[in-house]
Amino acid sequence: MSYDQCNDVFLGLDLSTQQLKIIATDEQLNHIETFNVEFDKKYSEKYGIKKGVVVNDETGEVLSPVAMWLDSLDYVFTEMKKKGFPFEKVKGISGSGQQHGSVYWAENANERLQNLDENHSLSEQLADALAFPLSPNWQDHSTGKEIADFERAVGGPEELAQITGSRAHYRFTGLQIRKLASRSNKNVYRKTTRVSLVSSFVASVLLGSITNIEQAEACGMNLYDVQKGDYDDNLLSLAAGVHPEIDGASQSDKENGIRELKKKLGNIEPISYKASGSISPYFCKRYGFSNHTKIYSFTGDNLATIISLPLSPNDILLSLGTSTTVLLITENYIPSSQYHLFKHPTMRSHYMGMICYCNGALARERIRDEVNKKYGLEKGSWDKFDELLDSSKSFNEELGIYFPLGEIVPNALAQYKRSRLDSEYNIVDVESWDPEEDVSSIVESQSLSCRMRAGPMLSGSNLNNNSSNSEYDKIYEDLHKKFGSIYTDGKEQTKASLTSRPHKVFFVGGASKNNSIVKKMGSIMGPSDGNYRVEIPDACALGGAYKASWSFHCEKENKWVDYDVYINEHFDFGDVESLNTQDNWIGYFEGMGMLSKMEQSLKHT
Ligand code: XUL
Repeated sequence: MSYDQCNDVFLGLDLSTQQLKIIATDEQLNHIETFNVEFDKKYSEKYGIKKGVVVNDETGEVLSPVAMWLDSLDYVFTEMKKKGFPFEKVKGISGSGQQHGSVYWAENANERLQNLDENHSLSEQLADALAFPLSPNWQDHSTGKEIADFERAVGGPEELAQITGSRAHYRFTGLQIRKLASRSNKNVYRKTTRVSLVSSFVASVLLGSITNIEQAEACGMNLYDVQKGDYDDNLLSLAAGVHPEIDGASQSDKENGIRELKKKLGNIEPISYKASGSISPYFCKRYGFSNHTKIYSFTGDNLATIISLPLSPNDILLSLGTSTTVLLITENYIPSSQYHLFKHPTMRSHYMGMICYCNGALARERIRDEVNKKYGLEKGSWDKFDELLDSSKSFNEELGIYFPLGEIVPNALAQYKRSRLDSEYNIVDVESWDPEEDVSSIVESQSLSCRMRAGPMLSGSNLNNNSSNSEYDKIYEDLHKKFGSIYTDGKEQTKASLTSRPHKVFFVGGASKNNSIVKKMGSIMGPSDGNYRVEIPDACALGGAYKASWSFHCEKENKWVDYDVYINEHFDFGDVESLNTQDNWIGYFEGMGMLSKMEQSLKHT
């Protein structure tokens, strides 16, 4: 694909922990070219980084140098210019950033951004526009105290999740701000005039003025009341270090503190296709962009990932990497302390659910190795594992829990557990069994955990399904008879959550290449419209480019075009492989009952 054949080019940027990536697409969402810079290769000496970050093992701090990001922007655009990239054809730019990271601007920031001289680099000119040269990274672990404070302020993790879509996490921006404002660097907090997230930081630099935080990204701060669509004042007072109960602040200090922090954070930009503005003259003069190039709001990297695929409501994206991540689109706001809910970045009345597991590939590989050892087979081969998995057709009343690492969901210590059901449906723990038994057991329990936890978010998704309601009533009653009430992470599952069914499931990531694993998982997840496999190596940047393209299209049409309709119309489905899976959704109801009971006896932290 060459640039000669297209009039309109869109750019998607992704500023992640270890690199900056820029993807160019055309008006039909075709990928044209990818450019990138890896931070360690170029900047390890200049900025003293490793894997893109500076780490302090003692405090748990993980930080990224902001000037390095500015250098990388100039560097990649310069490389593109050297290659003759047609900057003048770029109609719109959007993108993503690692979530939760924050940038602290100083007093003169807007003045500096508005008067950039194209003969000098961004980092030279913006160094003193920052109140703090570093940005707390999502891997930061230094805010244990703030986790306790945030949950205490609202009554606990479930209460915080109810308001903000997530319980408190080290990396969430509100906690990082509180740490700065109340203990680590009060002076920096005082000097800060605006706070950007990584996504809105990149958009601000491109615009040449500080732009607002986008609404979907705002949900990664533990400060935003998702349903109210506004900041939560109680949480803001905490982030500002002026909470009456926790900080002993007076009423007037509290009010001033909230006002001040609101000013620093700025308004939240509602989900929209509307441009934030046109690109700054710096980029036009230095690289040759047209001054009509539109900058559309940037979002978080996970949020950009779901818009890189033709996903519809109730679709699931199951990422099988080192860890397992479930991303899904839902209209239900049913938060839990065990997962995250964010506003969807392009579908106004929808949310993105995100469930993150620690134990994914590593746990499966350990079982594979055990099996290979028993049969004297080559260490890394999946052949025997796959053969055993293929031969296990349905639920055999055995399950295992395999956590070589401590787990996030359910919150549990590293441990193993193997159990069988007796004829009364009681769980009987088994000391050990043949490694062959572990093969289906691990894939089944990993799939069932995803299904069980996605269930509440997908509640009601089967209402348009052909199966009659009485069939679900029967399944539910039967399950209840065998296992009693089913609890997941302390919450009772309803008939609607247990019988919800995803619409489509898309498998991505390393292990999605394994046919036996995805077929088994797909058969348990039981989507009503099929299982698919797709490769999306540059998903976050691609999502940004698609968002720019969709936004530009809506602006041209001067109306809201539904994102899922737009993407389904333009997406190249040649890249999506439909998986021929057996449907065993009904056959695994008992598995959910069994796993939920087994999880109740796990060792917790
Ligand atoms: C999500 C998170 C990470 C970063 C990675 O909550 O912290 O996935 O977004 O860049």
